[in-house]
Amino acid sequence: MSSAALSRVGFSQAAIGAQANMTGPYVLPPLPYAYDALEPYIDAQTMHLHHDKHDASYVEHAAVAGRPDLASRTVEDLVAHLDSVPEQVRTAIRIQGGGDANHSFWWPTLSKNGGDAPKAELAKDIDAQFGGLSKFQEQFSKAAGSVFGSGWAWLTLASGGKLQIESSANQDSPLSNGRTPVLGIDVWEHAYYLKYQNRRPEYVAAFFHIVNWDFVSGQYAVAEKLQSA
Ligand code: MN3
Repeated sequence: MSSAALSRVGFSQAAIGAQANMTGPYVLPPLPYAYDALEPYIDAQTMHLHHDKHDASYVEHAAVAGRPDLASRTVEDLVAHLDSVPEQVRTAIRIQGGGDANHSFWWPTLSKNGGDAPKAELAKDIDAQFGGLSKFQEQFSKAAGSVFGSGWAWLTLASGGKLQIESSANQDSPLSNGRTPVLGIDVWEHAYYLKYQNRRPEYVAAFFHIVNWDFVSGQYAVAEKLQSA
């Protein structure tokens, strides 16, 4: 995967619309919708805390780790090439920068008008590789339910065009393993505990009502381009 392709503009921000202040790797992007937009599936209080406190903290601490020699690179690029990051700040970039990258990726994949079905190439490839949307959802939900402790479940694209379901611990990003996220779900308790408490499967089921498949299907075209670069 080429470094140049992993710009915020090209990767996570393109489809949110032009938000002029997002020029550096260490800026918290605003939510692309209202805090209560995802009700009743994700409550407004959770969104306030999750975006304004948790995500803000990742961005802030990634900034602490940031140095002038790294500031010209996007956080996605740093996370995708951890070997190129100086050892003194590598862990901070991995855990805080990873949190920044994962959440920036995630917010725009949700929408109150979501929950329908994948489109275009993504629909075809999910059918071909998982045997249909419901089978995909079943496997993805299983992966989300199986994360022990804090982490994420992902649909990712590997080189060669293979879609796969995987999970990651803490804020590790699939980018660090050369794969491009297509869809993800944050299963840290901060993402759902106020409303769902210990009932993570209910949160995962609710998630599928708010997946912005239009956006995700558009991102898939970007992912395909990155993986063939
Ligand atoms: Mn989170």
